[in-house]
Amino acid sequence: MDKFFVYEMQTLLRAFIAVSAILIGLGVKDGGSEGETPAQFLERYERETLPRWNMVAEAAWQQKTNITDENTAAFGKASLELAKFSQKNEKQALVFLKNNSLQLTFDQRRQLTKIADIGTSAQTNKTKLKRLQTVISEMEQIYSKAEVCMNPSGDCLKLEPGLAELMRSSRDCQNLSDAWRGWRDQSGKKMKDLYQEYVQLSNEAVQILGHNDLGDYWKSLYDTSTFEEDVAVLFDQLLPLYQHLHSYVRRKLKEQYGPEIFPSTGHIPAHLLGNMWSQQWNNIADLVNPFKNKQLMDVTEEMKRQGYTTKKMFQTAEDFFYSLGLDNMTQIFWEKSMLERPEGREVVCHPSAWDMKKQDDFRIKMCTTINHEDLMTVHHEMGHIHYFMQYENQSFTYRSGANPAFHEAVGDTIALSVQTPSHLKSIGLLKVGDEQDKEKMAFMPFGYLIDQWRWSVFRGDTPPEQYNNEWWHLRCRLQGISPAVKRGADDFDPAATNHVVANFAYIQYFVSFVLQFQFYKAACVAAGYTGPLYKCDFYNNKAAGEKFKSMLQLGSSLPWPEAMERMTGQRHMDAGPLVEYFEPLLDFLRKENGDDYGWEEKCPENPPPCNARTIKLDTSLWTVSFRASGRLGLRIFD
Ligand code: X8Z
Ligand code: ZN
Repeated sequence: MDKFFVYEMQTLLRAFIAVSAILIGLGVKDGGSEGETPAQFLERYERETLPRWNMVAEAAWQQKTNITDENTAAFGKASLELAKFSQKNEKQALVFLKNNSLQLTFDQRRQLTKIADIGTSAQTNKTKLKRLQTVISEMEQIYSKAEVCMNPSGDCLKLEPGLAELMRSSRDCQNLSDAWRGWRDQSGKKMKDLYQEYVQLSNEAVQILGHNDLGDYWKSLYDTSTFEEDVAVLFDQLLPLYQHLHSYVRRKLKEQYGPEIFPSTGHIPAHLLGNMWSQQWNNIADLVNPFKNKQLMDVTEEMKRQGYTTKKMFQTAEDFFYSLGLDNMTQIFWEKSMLERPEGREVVCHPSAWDMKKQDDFRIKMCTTINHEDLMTVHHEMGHIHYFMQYENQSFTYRSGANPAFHEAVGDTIALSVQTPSHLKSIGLLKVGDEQDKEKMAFMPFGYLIDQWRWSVFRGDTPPEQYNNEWWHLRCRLQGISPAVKRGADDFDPAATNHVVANFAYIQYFVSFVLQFQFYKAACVAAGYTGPLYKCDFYNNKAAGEKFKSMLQLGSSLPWPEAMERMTGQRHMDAGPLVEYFEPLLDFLRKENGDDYGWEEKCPENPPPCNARTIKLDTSLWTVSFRASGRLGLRIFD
């Protein structure tokens, strides 16, 4: 449940499991099948599960790194076979759990509960089950194969690297707007019907198990009945910081593009933030840097100058983890990972980390580009691998994160240390500079709103005809972002994002962005660091490494507050360390902004076009010429 393919597989496979049991007609007697005790059952489960999961993982890897009909069919078939096996075990686990005369230990009960937790697999109708798999696979293929043909160059670009690079580096409003619109036309817009079907099929499946809807099932992974409220509280705590960052960036962007293309509602047009989804803003650092004479905290150019390869980026990350006393990547990792987009075949490019459930077989799949952002993503992905390696000796059911957000937070915690100016200088990627990373703050509303939208869709509060309106309602209200161009009835922008298409929850990233500062602070304290939090680099510190290990080795064998306590001494999510980290930034932004911050709740009716500026200029010229001839006053071009 903690990383990419596991999510996909578990949701999909669970969808297969229930039906298989019906088909094979299991004859399970009360008290356990064939006289097995719970302990014997768990032991056998352990022995038999790994090779089967490994087989499906291989089929999934083949499919994601070479999307063909044949590989898609092979993956489907392998999933079905695993499903049969898993269903049998799920049934048996339930029998044990329901038998009150058995004295189950805490550990046995926990393992059996996990084995019985079948999620969307509860669907008993085989046709519907297969359809769900097909629908997700079709959406993913549309997304992976989509291309936008740009005018006037005529080049047709995929998302990675072409469109992502354009959004990163172009400073031409029209070009950015065309790419933004084009991507949505070629991806999300083509999936509205499929998505509707997906919502219906997944909900129906988890309802059989007693969940209200798929969103409820996803939330259940956090083991707390107040999860939705808990994240809302965190969001409210962070909102003022985001509002100030937003306002500051808006002002800088107005200087760059002219105020005319900004709506009067205070929103920032979504195509101007250096990222296809306006989710992270690091790529416009050059436009918003307050210190013109300082080197940017972006090591892209320096990596290029030094001839970095993608392999070198991964080795750089590997070295940091190793310095903490964690393991190096395995030989199989280097042999089998896909670290660049291959030529001549379609692949799913979105980065993911893979636990193949076989000794030493851990892999990363990523279409890496040599730039700062990807260097950080490499650390993120390698964090997943280290989690896999640390809990490898746990029993199969515990080989996952304490909760999904823990898995997302590991590599990011490391990246916080890597991102410090002192560390980047020490590895020769930065010469001068003492700036603070702001990107994490930019992400918060985006990380929060994707699943606000999905929870509402799964709950049925947002019907299909409102899908896109509600999406923009959230984007405008929570993120302060408005569409680059007016949206129409056919648009379906949520499905222009990877995780919505891939049936992969998102709230774990929001939670992870809180947790990682808790982990970061704990590592810094363990390392004996006492300065301002945002400058802490715990490179080479074995005590910090030990803290990590104590948390990671647990996997999901204990409830997540226990895991958190090992690392941080705390048992709850706490935005305190995040707020502490950003305190200097907030002070700076408050002074810069004064009272000028915030935006209206509602989206602008008509987003101003890129040529609003030209029109304005033309008017001015026209007016000036009138003025020059003494016939018209100044007011016309206020
Ligand atoms: O999807 C990812 C990782 C893979 S688990 C690269 N992230 C989110 C995204 O790209 O949307 C990391 C941060 C947010
Ligand atoms: Zn991740």
